[in-house]
This record gives sequence, structure tokens and C-alpha cells, in this order.
Amino acid sequence: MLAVVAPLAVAAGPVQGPAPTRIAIRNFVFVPSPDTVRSGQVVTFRNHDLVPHTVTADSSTLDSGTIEAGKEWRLTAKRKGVVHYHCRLHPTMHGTLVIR
Ligand SMILES: [Cu+2]
Repeated sequence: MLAVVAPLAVAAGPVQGPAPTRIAIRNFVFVPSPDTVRSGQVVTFRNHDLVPHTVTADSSTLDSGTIEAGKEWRLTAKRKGVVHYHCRLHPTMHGTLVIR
């Protein structure tokens, strides 16, 4: 996890839940995958490619909509379990998110 010293960004009070995690979409690959996060954790997907992608659960319970090039999409991991997902625009792209 990258630690950034940013005093102005430090809020008073207790830390709310685990630190966010990031998944990169790069060269038509979700990295890392599989990734393990905790329930309640915010997961940010960032599209580093020059074309749009989606994050869509194989079970259709989750869909980011189009994530344009250079943009991000966030979700909060809720129900524990394993989420298999793919990109609707590129069916060869698959990823796995394990929520504990
Ligand atoms: Cu894609």
C-alpha cells in the first residue's frame, strides 16, 4: 500500500473502515486479479487504457457502466464472497474479487 503524507487530508476522528484498494485496468487486464478486500472496503477501478471498459459481474449483480479512458469507478465491497467479473466490451477480460 502506498503511503502518502498529506497532512491536510487527515480528518479528525477514527479511521472509517479499511483503507481503499485500487485495481488497474491496463492493456486489457485487471490488475491485480484475483484481489482480496474486506467487506466495507472501497475498491477503485482505474482505466489506464485508451479505450473504454466496464466492470460487470458475471452474475449481472454489478455493472460499472462505461469507464472511459483515464477515468475511475468505485464500489464499496459489501456481501462477503467471490465476485467474478468481466468487461462487457471485451469478453476476454475477466477478473475476480474476493470479499472477506
Ligand atoms: Cu474492456
